[in-house]
Amino acid sequence: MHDQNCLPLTDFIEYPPAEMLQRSEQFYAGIKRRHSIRQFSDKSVAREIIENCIKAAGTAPNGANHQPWHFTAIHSPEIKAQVRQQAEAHEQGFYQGRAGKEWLQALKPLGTDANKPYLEHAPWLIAIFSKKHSEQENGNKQQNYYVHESVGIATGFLINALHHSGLVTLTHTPKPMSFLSKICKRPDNERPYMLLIAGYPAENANVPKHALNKKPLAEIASFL
Ligand code: IYR
Repeated sequence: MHDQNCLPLTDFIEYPPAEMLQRSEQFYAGIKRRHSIRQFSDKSVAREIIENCIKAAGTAPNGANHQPWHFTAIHSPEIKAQVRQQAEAHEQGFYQGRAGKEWLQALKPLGTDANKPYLEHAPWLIAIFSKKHSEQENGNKQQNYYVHESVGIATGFLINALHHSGLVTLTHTPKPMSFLSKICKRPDNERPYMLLIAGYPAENANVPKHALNKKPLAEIASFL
């Protein structure tokens, strides 16, 4: 395409098919080692690593390239304590019945409860916000598109980047999550999407057997 709005693609790397096959196998082997972890060490992680992972998330494909996301990386022990206090208060209601029987039954094999000590132990909490619309510099609203899809893909990139860097994560969605907007002082056009906990695993970290049970390819894919 000859278009004055475009630049030639110069950073594509073509691998020979055999190498491509090997790379796909290696990627699968690597991503298979990603587990949601609920026991974190308090070992520190340099801010620059988190910055790089957020930069990677910011390259995600998204609607009209409006990049409808914001990431608040929380390192301050005082703010982490506030997040823990609020999240645990909301989660208590959830686990004491608000979730409903069926949902609580589904969570049993994971062994989760309202206690979230990792919200203080882990070195980083990354609060992810989605922007239904953006505020332009002149004060005008800019409509955003495919916001959920875009922020979901960026979150996937972020989890992958953190895993690739050598960290473990937990996706946490306390319900309701609106307290995150207040604590992080986010504007009204943003909604909390997810809280990602990132750091090193504790020495006694474990993985629920239930979570290791991944559906085989034949069950999740069809080829026509
Ligand atoms: N947000 C709650 C409950 C929870 C819900 C699902 I779906 C999970 O896969 C795991 C937990 C919590 O974080 O405990």
